[in-house]
Amino acid sequence: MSLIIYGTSRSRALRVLWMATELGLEFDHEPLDWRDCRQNAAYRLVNPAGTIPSISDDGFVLAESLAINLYLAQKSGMLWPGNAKDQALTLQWTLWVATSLETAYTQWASHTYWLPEAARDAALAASAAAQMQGPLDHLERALARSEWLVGTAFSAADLNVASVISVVRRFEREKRPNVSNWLDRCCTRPAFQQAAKRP
Ligand SMILES: N[C@@H](CCC(=O)N[C@@H](CS)C(=O)NCC(=O)O)C(=O)O
Repeated sequence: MSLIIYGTSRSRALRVLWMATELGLEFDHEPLDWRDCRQNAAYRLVNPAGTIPSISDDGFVLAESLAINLYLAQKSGMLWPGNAKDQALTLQWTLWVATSLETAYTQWASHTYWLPEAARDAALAASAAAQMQGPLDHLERALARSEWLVGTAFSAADLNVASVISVVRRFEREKRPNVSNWLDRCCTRPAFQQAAKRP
């Protein structure tokens, strides 16, 4: 198999690098930068949208970080549940994090950590933090019932949700111990650490 992963680990491509590393896949990594990937004519021939990440798997091109992760897990048969109900729950959690949390989380993390200090807007961080309360409380309750989101072990559902909100480990830690401890369990995994060290 010839798998290429496009995108620097300092972008949503980290999610895919993490998954591929968990699965023990062999791959080539093209660490394209999010600041100029859209202007890269050669890359637009691979992914016409010009965004990162994308993959080429023996010429099959796929974009959208979370969809790529579901594809890789399903194809390898690892971190992917063997029954229809748990597969549906994996899709449920993946869609949930993308639609209920990612926008507010990105705004909060940008204006708290990611942007240079001079560009951060405390009011935007505060309004995003307010929007995150409900979804994070929902996640806290789910993780009070079970150590992992689907089934009894770390799986694609955990990886997709954790990879979207990893910096939440530093957000109101005392208020949501189950979320914080679960994120610690996910993000201290060797595959996450290894993927994060890539360019
Ligand atoms: N929903 C997409 C978002 C892709 C995306 O917007 N990626 C950013 C980098 S994290 C990017 O390519 N930015 C450059 C641009 O939009 O020009 C995914 O999860 O893969």
